[in-house]
Amino acid sequence: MGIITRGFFGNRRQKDDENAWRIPPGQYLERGFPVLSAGPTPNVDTATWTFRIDYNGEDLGVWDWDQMMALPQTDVHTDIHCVTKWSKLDTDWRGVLIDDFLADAGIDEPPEFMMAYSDGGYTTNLPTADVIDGKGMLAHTFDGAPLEPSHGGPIRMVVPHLYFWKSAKWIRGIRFMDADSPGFWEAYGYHMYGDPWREQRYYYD
Ligand SMILES: Nc1nc2c(c(=O)[nH]1)N[C@H]1C(S)=C(S)[C@@H](COP(=O)(O)O)O[C@H]1N2
Ligand SMILES: [Mo]
Repeated sequence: MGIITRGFFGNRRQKDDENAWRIPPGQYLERGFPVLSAGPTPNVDTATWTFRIDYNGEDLGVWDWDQMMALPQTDVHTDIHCVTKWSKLDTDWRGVLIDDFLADAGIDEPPEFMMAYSDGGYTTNLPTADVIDGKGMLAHTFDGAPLEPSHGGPIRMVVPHLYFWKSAKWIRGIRFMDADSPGFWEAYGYHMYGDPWREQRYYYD
C-alpha cells in the first residue's frame, strides 16, 4: 500500500516537472476546475439563446442555437490561466471558432476591437486580432460533455492565450468597436490585454 502510494505520487511529480514550462510566471498548477463568477449563474435556455455580432449597434449576424450548431464544429486542446494564479493544463473544448461566425456573416475585415457581453451583464474587451485565426471560439462542450452552467454553459467564449477573465461565460454577443474600451474587470483595474506570459494582471503591469 505504502509503496503504491509513493510510486503514484512520484510519477505525478515527474509529470509536473515535465510540464513546468507550460505554467506562466506566478501561476500554479491546478488539477480541479475552480469556478470564478462575479455574480449568480444565469439560467440560459438554448431554445431562446441567440448569438449576435454587431458594429456600433448595427447587426452583422445573428445565430440561434441550431444555426450555431450547424456551423463547422472545432475541437481545441489547450491550457488555461486564471489571473487568480491557477493554470489548468490539457483542457478540451468543442464549439465554433469566431472565424466561422465571421465567415458565415461575410465579414472579411472586422473592426479592430470588440466587447464580448454575457447574460447577467458581464463584459470583457479584446482586440479582434486575438479572437480570429483560430485563437478564439464559442465552446458548448468541455471534456466531451455539455458545458456545466457554472462554467458558462450552455456556451461561453474561450480565448486561452489570454487570462481566463477574457473568456466570457454565458456569451450572448460581441460588439465591434473602433477604439478599445474597458469591460467589467478592466474597469476595476485589470489589464486591458491580459497576457499571462507577460503577467499583465493589473492596469499598469
Ligand atoms: N459572464 C461571465 N464570464 C466570466 C466571468 C464572470 O464572472 N461572468 N468570470 C471570468 C473569470 S474572472 C474567469 S477566471 C473565468 C472563470 O471561468 P470558470 O468559472 O469556468 O473557471 O470566467 C470569466 N468569464
Ligand atoms: Mo479570473
